[in-house]
Amino acid sequence: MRRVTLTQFLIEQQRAGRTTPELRLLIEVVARAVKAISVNVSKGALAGVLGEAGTDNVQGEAQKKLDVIANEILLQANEWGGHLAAMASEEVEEVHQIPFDYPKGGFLLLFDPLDGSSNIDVNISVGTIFSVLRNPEGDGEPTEQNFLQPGREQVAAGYALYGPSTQLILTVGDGVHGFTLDREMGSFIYTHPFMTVPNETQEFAINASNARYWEPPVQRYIAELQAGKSGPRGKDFNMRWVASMVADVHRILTRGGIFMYPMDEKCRDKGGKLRLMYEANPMAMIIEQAGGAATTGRERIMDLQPTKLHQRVPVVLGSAAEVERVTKYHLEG
Ligand code: P6P
Repeated sequence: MRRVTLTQFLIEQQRAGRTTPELRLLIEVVARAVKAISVNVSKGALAGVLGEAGTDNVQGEAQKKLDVIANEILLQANEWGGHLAAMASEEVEEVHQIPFDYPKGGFLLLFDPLDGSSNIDVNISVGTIFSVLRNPEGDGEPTEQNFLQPGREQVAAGYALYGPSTQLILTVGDGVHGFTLDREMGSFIYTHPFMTVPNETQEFAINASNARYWEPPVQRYIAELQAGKSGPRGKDFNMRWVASMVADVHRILTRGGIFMYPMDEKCRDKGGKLRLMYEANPMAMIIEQAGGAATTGRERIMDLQPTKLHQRVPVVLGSAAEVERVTKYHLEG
């Protein structure tokens, strides 16, 4: 079969009117940054990049050295190309402005540079998540307000998974497409066209140690899954929890499932566990583009009007039939 590279794919998308040269450049720059992150992640202990950085991020979480390295790689790769108006990162409190001596473009790039980094030191898959918005018209430096757009305004979203192979999963609004890094060539090869989430599943992902904090609809839903064949669902379910959202979502994108980090009494005061702008929204776009569903348990994630750049939300996403059931249980009260 002819090997199609990410570049060829993007040029064909451009010819079909689904991307512009500027968006194509943005995605190619992010892909190059992801390759550099993959090199660092795969070196592990050999490159002295494991362990704590000795600093905390805006979330008050201890940063891993690779969190800081991945963040720097993405900021430096993207600031000179002329395709961005500004950037926002999980690792940085404020909007990252494009240095004055570089041209600006029409897009806003948001990212979690290394999601799941608590898994780094135990050699479990981690990932990078990114989201692309248009910068609203207007002069001057983009402010936080420019970024606070509902997820349905995203023009592209994707993630990289640093697993046994490094994969880049991408949507520009015309389905979900997967690429696998050929390390010898240094190219992303188009290996997974039009990925879709099966509507039904027998696999769920949730951190079950939080069970005592869950709201009643989640308690009810999980109890029914655990009751298995003899319970109300009439079939057995399996559970997976990698504690790396990218890895859990990728499994669901590949073979179905439901991923839940719901509202609970432990994270209620923060609004949830996962971040809306650079975790929930891009993953929601990908899952919906693949035929799945993504809600907070009560409303569609991509309809939420953001109020803060680093705000957190509850997340229920994956196989549509299951997400609809969980959402129904919440709305029934
Ligand atoms: P817990 C990783 O820190 C993360 O943000 C997601 O990637 C992951 O799904 C979740 O938090 C894991 O949370 O509470 O199980 O450690």
